[in-house]
Amino acid sequence: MKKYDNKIIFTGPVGAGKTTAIGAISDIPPITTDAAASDMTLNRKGYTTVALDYGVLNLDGKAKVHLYGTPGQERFDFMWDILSTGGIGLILLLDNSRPNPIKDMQFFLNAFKDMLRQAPVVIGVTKTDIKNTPTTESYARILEKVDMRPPIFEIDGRNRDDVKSLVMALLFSIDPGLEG
Ligand SMILES: Nc1nc2c(ncn2[C@@H]2O[C@H](COP(=O)(O)OP(=O)(O)O)[C@@H](O)[C@H]2O)c(=O)[nH]1
Ligand SMILES: [Mg+2]
Repeated sequence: MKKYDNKIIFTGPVGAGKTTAIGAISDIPPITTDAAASDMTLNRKGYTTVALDYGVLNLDGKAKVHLYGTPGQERFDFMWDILSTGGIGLILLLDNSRPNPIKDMQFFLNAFKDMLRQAPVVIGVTKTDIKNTPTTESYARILEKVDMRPPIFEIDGRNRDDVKSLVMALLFSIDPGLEG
């Protein structure tokens, strides 16, 4: 297997499971700057506190995948470009229990369109245990209209195997030789 020491990005709306998913698969204690919304005030030095996540997945002795979770709030979208620089792939988590997850999907795919010109995306739909629609087929049908056919999985963000399958699907779409 090739040496991978690379970076993938988890994005999606607040509550989609980014922090949980990175924590579920990270081989190091994940670093998270999650703060209660009420703590996210501008401090005196003029910096804002943003919520982002970092973890590492060791695939074998040499291969390391750095996992970065973006802040979900739109007002931190300036962070998205910074974080996605050098990213080899994107994992978009969608919370099926939100009012309009289809719109969330379109919003995030548009926000990351520059990155997606050269990197693949895999979609993980979370919280299908809370709300089972839209189905993965409905998401796929909408994306086909814009000629996108990313792998779409129903996952539980708390389940290590689910999250790992998502990451492996992403790595496989980057390099189909990976499974060999
Ligand atoms: N019921 C259910 N809860 C989930 C699922 N995935 C994540 N969660 C929970 O959703 C909450 C928000 O997750 P979090 O990782 O903080 O979301 P983030 O804002 O994207 O980082 C946490 O309490 C998770 O345990 C899922 O598939 N089903
Ligand atoms: Mg989070």
